[in-house]
Order: sequence, then structure tokens, then C-alpha cells
Amino acid sequence: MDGCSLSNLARKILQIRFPEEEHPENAWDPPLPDWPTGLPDLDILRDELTAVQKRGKKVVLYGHDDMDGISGLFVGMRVLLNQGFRVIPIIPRSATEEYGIQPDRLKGLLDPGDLLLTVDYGCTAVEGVRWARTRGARIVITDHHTLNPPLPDAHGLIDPQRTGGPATDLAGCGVLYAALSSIFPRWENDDQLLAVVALGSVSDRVPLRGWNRYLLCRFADIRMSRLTVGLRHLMNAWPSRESAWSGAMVRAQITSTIGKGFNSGITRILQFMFSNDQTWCQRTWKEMQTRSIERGYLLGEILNKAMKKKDPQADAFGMILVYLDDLPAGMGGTLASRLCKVYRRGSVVVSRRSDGTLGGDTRSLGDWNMAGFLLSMKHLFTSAGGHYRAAGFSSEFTDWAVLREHLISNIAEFPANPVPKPHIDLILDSLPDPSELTCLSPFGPGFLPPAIKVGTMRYLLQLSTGSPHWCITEDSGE
Ligand SMILES: [Mn+2]
Repeated sequence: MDGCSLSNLARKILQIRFPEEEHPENAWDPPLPDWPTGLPDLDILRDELTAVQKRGKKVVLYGHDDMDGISGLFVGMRVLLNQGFRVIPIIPRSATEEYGIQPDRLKGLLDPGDLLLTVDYGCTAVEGVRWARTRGARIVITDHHTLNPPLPDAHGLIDPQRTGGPATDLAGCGVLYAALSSIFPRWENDDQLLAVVALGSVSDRVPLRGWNRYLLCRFADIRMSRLTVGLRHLMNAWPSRESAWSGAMVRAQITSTIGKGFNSGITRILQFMFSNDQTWCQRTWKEMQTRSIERGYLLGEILNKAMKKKDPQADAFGMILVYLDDLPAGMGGTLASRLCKVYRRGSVVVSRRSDGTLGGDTRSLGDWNMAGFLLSMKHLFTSAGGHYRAAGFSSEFTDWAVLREHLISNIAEFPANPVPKPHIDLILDSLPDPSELTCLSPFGPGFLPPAIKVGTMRYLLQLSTGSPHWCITEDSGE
């Protein structure tokens, strides 16, 4: 966004949102980030890539089976294949597999001397990395998830959480993009990478500010003619891409159409993004839409059940806590997201795994750091991890009553409120023309739509239906 095209009212809102900054517009839409300052071990990745090419061995790219992870696989494949590497992508199946790098998925694929490179994945994969090392492979992890020692003994660990700072806002695909475009600068402004990183980042609900805002502003200028047919399909499905949009609109139209887990399009979307076959893309997108509607019905039924079963004691602390013993595999995160949206607060969904143990998926809003919350009670879990907005855990508990007690007392003690307070940017005598503020879009986590108070009413800028308008609501717009 060109700073000059901001309305006076928009400038005022930026001043209010960035009170410490001399130039709020630059804080909001920063210049080209110095990627390497946020990425530890970047020099190791550079050396490992040079070395694997010299050895004549391949790169095995291990992703994560959500939109962020798949977008990261696209980034890795596009850059590395074009740079002359041999690359094999692996998509884990988290609906049926334990989280982490699974030796079973690497057997027969990962050879001695290969480089195992992960994206959006792997910072907890102690066992998987050990296996890959004994196999004689080199390993570099790229991830953005909260670190939870013991860390895997990889040759390199590129996770901005190690150093802190603005890079911690990046999604997993953003981390790999930043790493590879630092090493191979000619990819910095690639239209396909910018499109895919925007989709992966918005899908992962990372904050739309700082380094992500920089990426989204470059994304606004992509040339459709430079995209594959598959990516053009996705960009055409992107609501109001060339005017004003929010992350929630994109997740409703694209991310949830692709879906996650059983019966979703997640295993086909990588091929889709690389495809130049118009007929196949059209048919595949239609199929994904149909399945997404079916998943929507199923989710509606489960949501109904979950709403009736939410825990009254957790409720009193402002958190939605639901235990369902018959939740279909892979639906926990989607259900937690939906509960979070319906009740406008954090949610924890616990279900029974096929081996009888209890595991959970969580989502949050406001200043409640979900990964931080789970890690504050990590002694109770066999594994826990994720990020600010979305996290999960596995445990050895089989008795729900016992795990519930632990969860409730930790919710009560965690020093944040799971119910965000609706923000207000300005108090005015009358509502301004909403089009004066659409220049601040996109809106989403970390940069919410403007909210104006007039009299006793709070109005939130709405972009989702028709032309921009004001709506009386206590919603955050996240
Ligand atoms: Mn991610």
C-alpha cells in the first residue's frame, strides 16, 4: 500500500495503533525486512544445500499437512527444483499419524547423504531426527512453532522463536520463503511464491503486521499472468483480493474449501498449485467444494453436540472446554476454531485417541497464548506444541475427570484472559464513510478491522458481505 493513498482518518488510526512510532505508516507497512537477522542457522542451510548438491544427493522436504505446511512445500519445491536440486516432498498424515517426523514415512525415501529439510514442522521431532541421523542424512529444520526443549539434534534449526523479534510472526511457509530468498535472492519477488506465502500465512492465522504485512503488500502487486493455472484458480477464489479483504474471508472461501484431514483436498492441493491443466483444476476445485459442504454438515452436527457439552466451570473462567469421546479423527482443530469464533474466546477440545489416551486441540483469540498455556503444564503431557493462536497436546491420561481437573486449575492460574476485550480505535460524533478506512486492509489477527464508538454503540468495519459497512457488534473481527 502506498503511504500517500491513506486517508487522514486511516493515518489517525495508525497513530493510535502505533503510539510509540515516529512513522506509524512505516511500522504498519515496513520496508524490505532484513530476513537473515530473524533466522538463526541460515548459514548452515546455505552450506548444507551447497554440500548436498556437490554430493549429488537429494533434498527430502518434509511438510505439515495444513495450508501453511503445504504452502511451504510449494516454496521449497519451486525454489530448489529451479535451482537444480533433486527434491522429494513428503506430506504427513496427522489425522492418522503421531505428530513429528515419522521414520516410517522416510524409509526407502531418505538415503545416506540426503538433506532432510522440514517446513512448518520438526522443532519437536527428537526421535525422527535421531533416526535420520543414524541413517546418515543431514537435517535442517525450518519451523515457526514455540520451542519446547529438548530440541531435536538437527544440524540446523531455523526457527525464529530461538531469537525472538519480528520474524516470530512469520508462518512456517514465510520462514522457508525468507530463508530461501536470502540464499537465492532472485526468488525474492517471485509472483508464485508471494501468492502461496500469502495463502499459507493467512490460513495459519499469524499476525497480519510487521514482516507479514510486508509480504502481503508485495502480494497485492502480483501479476496473474505469472501464475500457474491452479494458483490462478485460488487467486480468483480470493474474496475482494484487489480491493479490501480480511483473513477470515479468505479462510472461509479458500482454506476451509480445501479443508484438513479426512476427505479434504489437502493431499491434492500441492499438485493443484503446480498444475497448468485447466480442466483438471476446475474439476478438482468443484470436488473440493462439494466435500467441503459435506464436511460443513458434519461439523455442524458436531458443533451442536459440543455446544451442549461445554464445561460450565471452564465457562466461568472464560474458556470453552469440551470433551467428546467420539470425535472423528482430524476434526478437533476445526471444531476448536469454530467454538472460538462462536463464543469469541479461547477453546480447548479434548477427545479420545484410538489407543484410548486423551489428546486435545486448542485455539485462542486476544492475548491468550495457547502454546504458552499448554507448555505451562507440559509436565502433564507426552507432547505439546503449536503457536499463539493454535496448539495441541497428547497425553497418557485415560480418565477424563482427572485431566479435566488439571486443565481447569491451569486455566484459572494462567495470567491472561481467554475472553478478549472488544477494541475501540476512535470515539466520534458520527460514523465516517467506511471507504475511508478500507485502505488499511487486509485485516486479521494482529491488525483488526477499525472499530469506532459513537454514543454508547461500538461499530466494527465489515468487509465480508457486499460493500464495506459498519456493524454494531462486540466481535473483534479476527
Ligand atoms: Mn504453521
